[in-house]
Amino acid sequence: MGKALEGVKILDFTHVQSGPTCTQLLAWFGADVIKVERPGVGDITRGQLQDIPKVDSLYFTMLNHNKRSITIDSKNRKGMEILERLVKRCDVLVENFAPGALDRMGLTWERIQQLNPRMIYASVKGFGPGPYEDCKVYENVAQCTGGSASTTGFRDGPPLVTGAQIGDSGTGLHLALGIVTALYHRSVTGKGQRVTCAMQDGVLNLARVKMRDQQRLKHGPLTEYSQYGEGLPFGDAVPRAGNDSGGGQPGRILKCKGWETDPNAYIYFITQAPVWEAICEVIGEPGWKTHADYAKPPARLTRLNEIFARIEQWTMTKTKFEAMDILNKYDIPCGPILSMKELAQDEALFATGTMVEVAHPKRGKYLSVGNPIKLSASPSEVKRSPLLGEHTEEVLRELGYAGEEIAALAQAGATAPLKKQAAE
Ligand code: CAO
Repeated sequence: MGKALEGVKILDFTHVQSGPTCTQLLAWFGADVIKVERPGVGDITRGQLQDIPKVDSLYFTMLNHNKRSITIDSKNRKGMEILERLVKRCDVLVENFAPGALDRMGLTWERIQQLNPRMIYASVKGFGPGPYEDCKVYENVAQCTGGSASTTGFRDGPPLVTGAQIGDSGTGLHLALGIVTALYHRSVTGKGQRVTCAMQDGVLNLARVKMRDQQRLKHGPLTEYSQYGEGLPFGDAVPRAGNDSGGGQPGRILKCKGWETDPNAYIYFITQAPVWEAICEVIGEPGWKTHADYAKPPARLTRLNEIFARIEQWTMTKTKFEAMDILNKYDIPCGPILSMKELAQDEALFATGTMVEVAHPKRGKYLSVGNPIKLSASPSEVKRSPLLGEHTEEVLRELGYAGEEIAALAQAGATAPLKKQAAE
């Protein structure tokens, strides 16, 4: 069975997380992703948060599956010659260096178009054009500047960042969509184009509902926020709403049996209007089905604290999984708070390939999150990440270099560290 992106060649000039997330997805769909790394150094994440000394970190291995690695010093003249050959042969160049880094190497958009007018040149940057366009950005900066942090956390506490990497992996996902869209467009026009995603924009896109609420504020309080039921006035910007549900169906995180010792013994419980009567039955408050204070959603909005306290009395008598089983019988939307430990043992996730075990020659077996996007005719097979420069010779041969030229390139510092050569 052919892969959806088979035949697409990606010149992967990415590092850290956002760019590698994007190219890993494309690799899972079958693209040939050639990761360019600095000789002797590589993607900085190879050595970051190392759990096993001198072995590629999980940070790196979990973001660079199914890729090939070639080491090239882009600041070496011969290194740039190799890169230019790659630009001519590839369909897409992806990069997420600091603003201007590729231009400083000499790989400007103009130069790339000269070399290959069909090239799609895709970049992640922290910000789009504007006052901050030259700034370097990491995940949490994007969460803060994209509206996520100001709307995450509890009303009486500071802004919070989330554990989900919406700035890095989120923007990588956006970029991947931009790339396949540009590839589709190229199939009609024959021409490449630039694709850019700013992390601030990506986070703001994911925080879209909070921009919705910002505009609703002009017309009155946000009635589904607990703050409304507590009679606390709203300011002029969307407040943090704790664990309130983001939609029109009030929800909360509630304690379950064992919460005193287990930090994840909780369930998310949504009081969806169509199943209100079932909720009343389950928690032992059948009178609430018809009582004027509880029967209709608007009446409940001012009593959410009381209602959820009562539901919690019930959830505390069950484990999160028992509660889930009971509530699901009534189609009550809910979900246990699953720890990473529990997810790492979740057989259903392994069965679908969302969780995978991968063998690595230096670290042995490790767990990874596989491809969360399922294509029926192009299933993903997760292959281990490459060792630094593992495919340098292979790719150079594909580019037309012969044996002695390959050795000369290494000696000239184009594909191997110069210092090492000198020491030998
Ligand atoms: N050969 C020679 N030089 C190379 C090279 C290679 N193969 N690969 C990279 N380099 C050089 C770059 O040219 C750059 O050099 P100059 O500064 O002299 O132009 C240098 O390495 C460092 O690049 P950088 O500035 O991007 O790296 P950094 O560690 O200082 O910054 C980061 C990291 C992430 C903050 C920055 O790259 C950035 O803001 N990227 C855009 C936003 C982004 O993607 N953030 C996500 C971070 S987590 O996914």
